[in-house]
Amino acid sequence: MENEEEWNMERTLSIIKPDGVKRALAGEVIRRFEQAGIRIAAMKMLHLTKARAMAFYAVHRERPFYESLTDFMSSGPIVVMVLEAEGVIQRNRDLMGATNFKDAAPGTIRHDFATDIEQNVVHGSDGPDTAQTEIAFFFSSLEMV
Ligand code: IDP
Ligand code: MG
Repeated sequence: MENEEEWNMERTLSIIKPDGVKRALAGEVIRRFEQAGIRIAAMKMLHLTKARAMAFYAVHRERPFYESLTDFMSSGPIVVMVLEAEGVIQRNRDLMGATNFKDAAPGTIRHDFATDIEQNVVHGSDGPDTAQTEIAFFFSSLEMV
């Protein structure tokens, strides 16, 4: 390896969902990422339209919760971030906890703050391919530092 620090350096997309922003949890979520040594390579706040939420979650369009999930995701502002660190895709998933907060381990974001299987505070890409697609959904290369 010429530069071992770049070994397995990854980027992933993180979203603080409308419930997290409304409940003033953005600072706490960002603190957890920073505390874990994860670098924030890009960040912005925006409000998804229903159509944009449907496009983002298109992979779930056959699921019974698709309508409700996309209503929720377009119900208020969200914070979207590109996180960068070694193995950050899995590390972010570990910090988030299980989809259902009832199954999430103590100390994870969803265990500590989620109130509902749908309103679960954060989103994180689930693999290298989705990370790339999801980052490109929100950010151009010029917006990443
Ligand atoms: P993930 O966010 O942990 O990757 P996914 O299975 O990809 O979980 O589901 C995407 C989002 O859809 C979840 O974060 C949650 O907001 C919502 N969701 C997942 N399963 C259910 C369900 O059974 N009922 C309602 N909403 C759900
Ligand atoms: Mg998912």
